[in-house]
Amino acid sequence: MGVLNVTPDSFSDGGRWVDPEAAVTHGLRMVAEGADVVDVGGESTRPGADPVPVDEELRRVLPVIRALAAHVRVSIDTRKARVAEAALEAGATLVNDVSASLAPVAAAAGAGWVAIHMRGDPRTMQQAPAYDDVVAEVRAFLVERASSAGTPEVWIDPGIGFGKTLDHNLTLLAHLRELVATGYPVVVGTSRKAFLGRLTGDAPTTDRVEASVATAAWALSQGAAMVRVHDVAPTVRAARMLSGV
Ligand code: HH2
Repeated sequence: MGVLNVTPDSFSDGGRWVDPEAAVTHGLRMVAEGADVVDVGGESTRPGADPVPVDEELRRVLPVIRALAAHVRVSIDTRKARVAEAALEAGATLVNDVSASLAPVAAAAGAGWVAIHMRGDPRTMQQAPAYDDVVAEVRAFLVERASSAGTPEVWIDPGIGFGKTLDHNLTLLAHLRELVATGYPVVVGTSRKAFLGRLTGDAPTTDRVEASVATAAWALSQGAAMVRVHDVAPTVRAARMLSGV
């Protein structure tokens, strides 16, 4: 899954793809590089991000979805029912849902749904997140949401960085097989995230490709069904290598 943020403020690619033509060109480039899904988002969910009004989010994502849907499977990365509905009408077929609450919208349209675990909301989620057992709590939450989704295509995602400390992220990655064992296909998004910078000498987002690819390869080796990445070409090369060993 290639990331296409049509936002001014996403943490690593904010402002790069706000022009719809540039966004579509980048989406098609990711397809040429091997992306099976392009994930279009019009609202940043980085820690501390402010919510975006519905009309503005629609203005950002719809032209890009319409143009890309003829070429590739498009997912809509949103927390809003109205945006998800309009995106599905415009040609998206998967709802990538940080709120883990939009299953009815996906079900009504016969679309797929990705349930993501998040603690709190983006504005507050990194303020001292705490769990007794992060793996068990994330797993129980996702299974509960997934089993009541009412749509046949359901994916689960531990929400790396969404209300999680560095240790929580690493514990979830180390125990990914416990999510895979639920039987739901697992999506993992580590790409360019802050914890990778912290583990690699405070590397800026531009210098997190290797850490992103390493964690994507780890996730795939543990049975993840899809990884959500900004750097499609090196990730696809790593995934092909993995499938050969
Ligand atoms: N992470 C982000 C956004 N959407 N979707 C899934 N399924 N899994 C994730 O881990 C995930 C996600 C956050 O990253 P990004 O889109 O790069 O940044 P921003 O939220 O600042 O736009």
